[in-house]
Amino acid sequence: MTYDVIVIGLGGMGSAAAYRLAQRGKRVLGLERFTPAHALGSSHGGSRITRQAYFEDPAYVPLLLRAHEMWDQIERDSGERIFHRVGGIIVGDPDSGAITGSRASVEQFGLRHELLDASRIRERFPALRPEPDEIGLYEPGAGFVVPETSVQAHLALARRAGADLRFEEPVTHWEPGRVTTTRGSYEAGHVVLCPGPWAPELLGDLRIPFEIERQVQFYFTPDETLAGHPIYIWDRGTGFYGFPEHDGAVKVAFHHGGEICTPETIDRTVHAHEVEAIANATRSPMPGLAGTFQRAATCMYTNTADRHFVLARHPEHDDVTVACGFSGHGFKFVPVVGEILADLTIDGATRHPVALFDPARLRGGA
Ligand code: PYC
Repeated sequence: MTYDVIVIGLGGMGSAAAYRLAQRGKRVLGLERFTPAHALGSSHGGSRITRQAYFEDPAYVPLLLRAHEMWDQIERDSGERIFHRVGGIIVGDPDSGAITGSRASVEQFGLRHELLDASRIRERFPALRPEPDEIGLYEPGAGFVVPETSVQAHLALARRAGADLRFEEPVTHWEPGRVTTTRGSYEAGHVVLCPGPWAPELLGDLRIPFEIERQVQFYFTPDETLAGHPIYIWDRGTGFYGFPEHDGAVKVAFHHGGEICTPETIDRTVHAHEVEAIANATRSPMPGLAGTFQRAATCMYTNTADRHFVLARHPEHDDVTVACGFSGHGFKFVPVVGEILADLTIDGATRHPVALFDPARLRGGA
């Protein structure tokens, strides 16, 4: 059978692309190297932050407005709970990048928020103990999404819309119009690549120096002081972030600062010194975490040099579209990235602002 579109990679982004393409009437083949919603890439771990006070760049805000609308829609369509609107707070010095960047976004787009000084933060959220000179930007509409449920929901909706989804079938070669796997060879008018940390292996011809970074997610058993706080991002040295209780644990992690690796070389063992490092970093700002370590798991970021995404038609192949380099902050965009990938594939353009994600800015020589 010849397909209209082959989607390579069915993690967060690929599952959403497969759904949106099939929903728009395309004959879709989705290929995934592992099992549905596996824990060997970048779409697992039980929770991912979502927020609209976007310190990375206000250009992301229109996409986030649409993404939050679409998370609600996906929940209605799938009957699954994915988005937990528990609120979110960015904490740091008033002139830290996270605070000034978040303020720029909320002011430019008139987003609901509150600025809290350290004593107000302690009063509202007793689990959080900022230093006297730190402030917080609280966003009531922020929260977290559950990546595994998102992937499963998008896959189920894609299948319901007619997509042919195949698992445990790694791609060994692709070219425009043809994809070869360990089991066969398939033809399609268009190829969409959502490779996650396999971007260096599958998208060498983009000539973008992606950096795959090992990350560790730590889970602690909550004590009573850890009840009822929002998701948080703390801009202090190597920043860290965390979640309120979900599935019997509170999760916390450093944002960046991990070892460079590949999906093949990543050390999936979490070492005692790493648990000690997160315990040390959180001891003063989150004293309720100390001594309650439960478990940990590894994950991978696919970083670009400027930490902005790559989302575009392939610069050298008309009938190929790529989504990669999400640099550790992409999951919250999953539904809108699915919509954009369907637009770019079918229409060659999208109404969404994607100029920031043009691969041309990152490409090196041949
Ligand atoms: O996506 O907001 C985010 C985030 C913060 C830290 C890691 N990811």
